[in-house]
Amino acid sequence: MLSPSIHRPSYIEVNLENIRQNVKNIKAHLKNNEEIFAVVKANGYSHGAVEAGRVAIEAGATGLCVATLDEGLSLREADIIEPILVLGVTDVKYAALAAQQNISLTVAQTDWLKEAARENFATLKIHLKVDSGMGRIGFTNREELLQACKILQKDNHFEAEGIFTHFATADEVDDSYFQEQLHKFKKITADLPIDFKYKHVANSATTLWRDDSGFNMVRLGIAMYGLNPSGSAIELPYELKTAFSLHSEIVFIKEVEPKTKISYGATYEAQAEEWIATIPLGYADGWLRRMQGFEVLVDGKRCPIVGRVCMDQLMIKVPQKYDVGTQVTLLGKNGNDTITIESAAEYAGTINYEIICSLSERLPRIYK
Ligand code: PMH
Repeated sequence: MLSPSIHRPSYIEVNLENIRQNVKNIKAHLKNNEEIFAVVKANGYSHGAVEAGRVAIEAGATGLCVATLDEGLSLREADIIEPILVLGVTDVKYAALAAQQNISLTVAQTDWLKEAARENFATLKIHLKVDSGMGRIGFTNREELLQACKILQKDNHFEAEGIFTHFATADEVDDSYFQEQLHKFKKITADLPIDFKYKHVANSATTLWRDDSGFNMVRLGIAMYGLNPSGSAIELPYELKTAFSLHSEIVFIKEVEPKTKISYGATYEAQAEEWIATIPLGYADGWLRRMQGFEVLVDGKRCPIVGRVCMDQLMIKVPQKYDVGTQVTLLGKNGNDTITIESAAEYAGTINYEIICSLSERLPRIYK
């Protein structure tokens, strides 16, 4: 595992106050007073799961969602006592561990319950997952879902805590597939013999843009971090504040002769006398090779990344000599200019989620 390199001037800055305000703001806009479960999987979308989870709870979230049992266990180790739901599939052999730690598991098949019923634990909280069209995990057949409900009712190993589904296109302008999924979910879950405490379907996009689809809990991910789930395809209905920025410093600077080559492959050649600065951050930090040619901010000015991005370093062309130690901003505000996560995503041909989640554990997270 990469440990954070704290003796190097590259870091992610996380503004927890912005996360707090986003959660409060979104909560105030909920139409049916739904509970919020903050989605803090993948280290809280790279913001730090414990820190983001804590502040979301302080701001009114009543539970947390993670992708894996291990992510849930590290929240428990950090003394977070609120409900935690694992959204992915967990092997039956860890059912007892989940039960002992009071971590709720997602169940997507009846056989899982039959097998888990043979394990030794007191009470395990279960959320049944319905596949209404995402095509990832979940019940698609009402008969099987009814069978799962019967097991949950009969076997006091289990507490039937929730039932849910996930949308594939809630972030798109066209809502026809979204409506189809919603209809399927309502149909397959109509008149079930269990009155689940939580019925939940909404991710951020659903929470922001779709009415009457929150049921009684929403799973809030990207929006609590202040980012638009659609990139820029649909405008946000109200302001959210980005909490994430990425900074480093110039560690080396030189003036080069015309025709000087820079980095692996010698693909960049100076056109004239140029100032070239070296930044200690590279693709092992998650700043991918395809970011070559994208810009960073130095002294509020846009400077291009020249030559290939290396594993741990990259070079930029700056308009003048700057001191070693001058701040460099790869994402976020510097002077009067800002490099948005969306613009980096667009440049890299990906989505804002992937840009932040790619940034590795080698980068320390600094909290404001
Ligand atoms: N619920 C489930 C089941 C999810 O998988 C996710 C995000 C969320 C809620 C939160 O979504 P949001 O961040 O859009 O609010 N899951 C993923 C994923 O698997 N790939 O990208 C996002």
